[in-house]
Amino acid sequence: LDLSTFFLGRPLTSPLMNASGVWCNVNNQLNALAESKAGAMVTKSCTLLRRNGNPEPRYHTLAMGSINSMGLPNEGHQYYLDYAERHDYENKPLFFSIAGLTLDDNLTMVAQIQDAYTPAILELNLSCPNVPGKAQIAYDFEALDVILAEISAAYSRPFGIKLPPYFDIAHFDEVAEILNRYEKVSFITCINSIGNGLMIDINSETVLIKPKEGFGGIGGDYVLPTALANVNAFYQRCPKKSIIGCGGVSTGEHVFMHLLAGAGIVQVGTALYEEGPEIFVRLNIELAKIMKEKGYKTIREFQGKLKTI
Ligand code: RRO
Repeated sequence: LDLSTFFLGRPLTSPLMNASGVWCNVNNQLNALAESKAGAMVTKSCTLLRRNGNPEPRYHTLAMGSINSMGLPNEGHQYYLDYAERHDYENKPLFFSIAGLTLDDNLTMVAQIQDAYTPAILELNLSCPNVPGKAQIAYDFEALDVILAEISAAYSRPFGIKLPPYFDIAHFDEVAEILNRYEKVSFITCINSIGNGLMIDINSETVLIKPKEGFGGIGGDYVLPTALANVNAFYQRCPKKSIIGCGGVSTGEHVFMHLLAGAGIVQVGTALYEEGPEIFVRLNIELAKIMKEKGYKTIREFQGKLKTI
């Protein structure tokens, strides 16, 4: 059974990859993803300079997912550029995630990616919920418009953006209208974690993570319906763009749902954190099994073909 697919004209052996932030901070993790059965991979969102991130504990496993307030710990832009320059692009595509703390930082990083001539594909993270004092860019529609205009002007290649979840049809409409004015925005990754949730330990009567008085981004099973809604909303509204699905994926059924809703690639965050890169073997097998049961031989036959009633 054939799990191969194309994304932005590039062949992938599987529609699965990691979500940025998970298993992609340092070289040994990046190497493990390169050697895994993931069809593509993405680097940890980086800033111009190395960051330690927020104080620990900053990730906690929950009954149905995870809460995190990592605070953008990363090795700095140059470290990931160095990886990008030795990545084997014949093996699988590499996405390069950036999350500059300012517009200027993003423009500097984008200029350096451009100069490096790597075939890595830029994913601009506009939805980090965890840097104290920094609002999520993509919840400020004016700021979203400005940054897309500036990056589009500075960068000569197609790129993608990582969005936070939206919860209102009016917001889907408004964001899609902005995105559709930027031709270079060729893919949209939906969704980042649901920002600023809170979970409580009853025994100790405390929060679970140290930063931000316990508030953090929620991932895992909690977010699947929100992720599917965002994937499908932007799939419908942005017909010239590709969608990458992210959120709540821990089984082949979840992968199948994301693909049906319109995702071309499906990212795995919390479940990859919990299981490690071997998860891609299991998810590929589970997806293939569902396709076989349904009589599908290729992903193309059902991708984006969600039915309404
Ligand atoms: O590092 C983080 O705290 C983090 C980031 Br940049 C992000 O985009 N999403 C998330 O859940 N955590």
